[in-house]
Order: sequence, then C-alpha cells, then structure tokens
Amino acid sequence: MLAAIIITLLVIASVVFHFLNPWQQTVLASNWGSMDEILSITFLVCGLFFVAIMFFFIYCLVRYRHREGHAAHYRSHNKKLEGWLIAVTSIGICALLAPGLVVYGQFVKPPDNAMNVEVLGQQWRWAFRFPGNDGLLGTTSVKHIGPKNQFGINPSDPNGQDDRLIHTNELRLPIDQPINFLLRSIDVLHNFYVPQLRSKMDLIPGIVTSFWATPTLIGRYEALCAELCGVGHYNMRGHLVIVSQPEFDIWLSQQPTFSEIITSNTNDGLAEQGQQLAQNRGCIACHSVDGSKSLGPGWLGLYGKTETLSDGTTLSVDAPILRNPLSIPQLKSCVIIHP
Ligand SMILES: [Cu+2]
Repeated sequence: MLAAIIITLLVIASVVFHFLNPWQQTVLASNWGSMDEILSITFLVCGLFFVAIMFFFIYCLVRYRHREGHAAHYRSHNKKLEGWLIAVTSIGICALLAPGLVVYGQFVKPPDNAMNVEVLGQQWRWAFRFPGNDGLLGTTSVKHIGPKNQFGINPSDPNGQDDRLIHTNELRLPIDQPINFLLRSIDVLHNFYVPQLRSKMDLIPGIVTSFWATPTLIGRYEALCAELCGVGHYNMRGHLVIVSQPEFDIWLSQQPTFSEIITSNTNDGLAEQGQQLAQNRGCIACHSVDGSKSLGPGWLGLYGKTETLSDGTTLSVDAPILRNPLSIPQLKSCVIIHP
C-alpha cells in the first residue's frame, strides 16, 4: 500500500512539474507556431498514457495485493482486452506521428516567393551565401575550395559571380520574407538550429538539405550547432539578426561578391595562409577576427594592445607572446585546447 501512495504522489508531482517547470519555450519568431502545437500534442498524448498506465499499475497493486486465502487465477489470453489495447495504442501512436509528418511536409516545401540563403557549416563556424541580382546561387564543388573560395563556388559559373558571401558568424535576414535555407557542410555532420525560428536541420557532407521559415519578430537570436561535431562543437555559435527590409537591403549590398573576393589583392600570401591555418586548426571556434567577444581574445587589433588578465596583471601583446602564449604563466591555466 505504501508503494501505491508513493507512486500516486510521483504521478501528481510529475504533472504539476510539467506546468510549473522553469524551462519554458523561447519566444516564437517565425511562422512555425505549428511546431509548438505538435510539441503540445506530444506532451498531451504522452502525459495521458503515462497517467493512465501509472493509475492502472496502482490499481493492480491495491486490487491484487497479497491476502491470506487468495490465489491468482491463470488465464492464457484475453482476446477482447488485447483488441482494446491494440486499438488504443494505435490511436495514440497515430496521434503522435501524424501531425509531425504533416508539418514536416510543409517545413521542407518552400513557397514560390522564398529567398534562397545558403548556410555553410564547418568545424566550428558558420558562413552564409546569398544569390546576387540574378536570384541564382552558383554551383559548387569541393574541388574548388581554396583560401579565397571557402564555399567551393565554381569560378566559371556566371550565376556564382554575383553571389554575396558572409564569412562571419552573423546572418541578417529581413522580417516577413520567407527564407529557403539551403544547408551544406564541408567537413562533418552539423545541425543548424535557431530555437526562436522553431527550426533545425542536419548539414550532411555531400548533400544539400533544406527547410524554410518566415522570420516574424525583429531581434537577435543565437544560431547553434546541434550536432556533436568535434572538440570545438560547444563554441560553434552564430547569430541570426532579423531586421527590416530596407536595413537588410543596405547590409546585403555592403557584403562582398564572389568575383570581388577572388579578384581582390588585399591579402598577401601570408594573410591567406594564416586564415587557412586558423580555419583548419579550428582556432576560430574561440578567437574572432572581427574583435567580437568569444572564449579567447579577439584577434582584431590585438597586436601591441595592453590586455588585463583575470588576476589583474596587465600585459602587452607583442610578437613573442603571440608566437608562444604558453610562455606566460597566467595564460597556462586558461589554455584548454592549445596543444
Ligand atoms: Cu557543428
């Protein structure tokens, strides 16, 4: 009887915790309110089955508890009961799966007016590509990937010349415009996840996966990698910034096109080698190139700067320190990934 009371209290506590728990959904910033509805249906179906099964269990504990002079009867099967159980369970499973399949069908079928945006994942950063005025993205191949062509855009494809490339972790999108996200990975599995869009999708090397969403709320949201992709996975974080259409148009027009990047001579060979090395070794998971805050110090303007360490001491960042940061005793304790 004590077991029955404890289980009853556990069931009541579980249901109460579901309604009072502190982990609530983030704000909804896209058209995918139906994702929340599916989640509610899933909770409802699972919750009803959980409560029903637990109360049946409690009933059996009480009804068939040990009593002197009472013995259990053996029955090989009960066709009527089996029929009911199969029917009820089947309805429950259909109620769980069917709404998800319907919404998934909509999720991967973009409307005609959707704007294509490519999301490129690599250990451990994001990059993005917009089609130029022609509205078409250039074709790509891994054989074209190089220091100036991170996306592997086919240099002889005219459609790719005006593609606008975003090499930072920040993607801007206009509000109320359907966006067709085309996802590519150039190394391992990643997953592009923006909780506020209620959207996530795997990036699979060798194929292009896709989903679409219409941002509906201006704001700045985190874009996470939701697939364990190596030692820097925890820091594979970007941002999605939803802005007004005019603001977006100005921003996009300021981004370099593919042809501008491949014909530019601003990088001498050393800078390109450094960029390639930082990408290949995954340094950019912790060090930003635009000076934004990350786990490690940003590289923009770092040379010659006076930095304050966590113990209050200051240090001038000079060439010997940049070459060998581990020579500084205070830096040793915070260096986790550096070999
Ligand atoms: Cu990843």
